[in-house]
Amino acid sequence: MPLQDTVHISLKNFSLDPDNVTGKARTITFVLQNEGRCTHDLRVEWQIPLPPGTYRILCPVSNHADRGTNGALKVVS
Ligand SMILES: [Cu+2]
Repeated sequence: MPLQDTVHISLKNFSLDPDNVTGKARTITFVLQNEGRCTHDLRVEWQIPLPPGTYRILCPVSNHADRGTNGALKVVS
């Protein structure tokens, strides 16, 4: 997957598309599109700036993450 500075993610009931993204270890812009029937959001479980590593991304609304609206962000140096 190409290294991205702008990451486009569709939030669906109950999945992220794509659910695995890779970005360079600098500013990453997330562009979110809610394609679900209910309210969604996205949270990266880390304070920015992101050192290289893999981070969980998820919808923090209710139990959506447990129902499948989650994925991974891989940051490479
Ligand atoms: Cu959600």
